[in-house]
Amino acid sequence: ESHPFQLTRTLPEDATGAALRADVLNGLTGTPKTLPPKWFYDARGSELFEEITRLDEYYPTRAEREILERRAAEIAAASGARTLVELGSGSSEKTRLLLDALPDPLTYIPVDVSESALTGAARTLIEERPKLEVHALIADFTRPLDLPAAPGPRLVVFLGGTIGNLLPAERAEFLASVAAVMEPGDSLLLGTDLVKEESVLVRAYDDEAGVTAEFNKNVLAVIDRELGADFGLDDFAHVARWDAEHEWIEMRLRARADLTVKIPELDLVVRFAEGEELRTEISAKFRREGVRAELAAAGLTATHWWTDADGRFALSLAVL
Ligand code: AVJ
Repeated sequence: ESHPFQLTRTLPEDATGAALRADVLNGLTGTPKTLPPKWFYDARGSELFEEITRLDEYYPTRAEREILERRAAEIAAASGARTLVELGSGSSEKTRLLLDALPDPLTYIPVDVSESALTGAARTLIEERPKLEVHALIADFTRPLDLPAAPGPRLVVFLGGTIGNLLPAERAEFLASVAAVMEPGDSLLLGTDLVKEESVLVRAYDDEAGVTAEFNKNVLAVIDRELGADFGLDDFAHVARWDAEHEWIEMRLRARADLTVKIPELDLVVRFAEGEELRTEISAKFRREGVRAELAAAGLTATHWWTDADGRFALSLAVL
């Protein structure tokens, strides 16, 4: 008896709440204050991110889609994949281009922390392609993965440039944990945004319409709702800055005045001095040689490098 759709939870039901409390406590009691970008993405945050991907200024999504539209058949052939594993699958809209290029029989393993994102996307896919085996995995892909058994070769994909949200040491650990679940013949497809003119980068993270500003402040709304905090979203200004030394964009929230914020669920009071900045995201931008070296450090050999026509974004294919 075959079940085309299975869902496996590797996170305890309350993992999210516990992780949020730990991250907020750590991040807001340290110097400088920081919060990890994963907490942007509640329902409202995910909606705002979708809106960002449609902005004129935000090119990465369109650039990556352009590469996939042009190269999906080549990626499919090079990988020979019978299983597609997608880390941080979200809405799986771009993945569709890869799934459509891979022949039956095919197994799709979307991995995401959000159960609603997983089940929603998976059900639509199965309706359209009844032969597709879907085994959704609720997991935090920044932790060592425990993948369900699935036919090889497997193609692991990590799209969107999300690897840029990790600090260099975290990226090394992440790539090593991906390499650890790969077997000979498997491949990794990695999306990376590329270093380019500063004004283009800053505009992509500080759009005219203020959607990214709202997205950035949404992390405060999440903490207010989940931990009973009293952040006033208007008390903070959105800041996007290019760090030329590290080659990453930093998003920050700058206190407009001296502030005291209560976080009852943590028994915590946090003070901000006027002008103090809270870092909410880094989004690293890459060069070809750097990507190759980071893959190599994880034991992976880059075999292909594809960019969009304007050279803004890259997809790399790598093997063990
Ligand atoms: C979804 C992580 C790829 O870093 O560009 C968009 C998130 N942050 N605008 C990125 C984001 C601000 C995005 N990623």
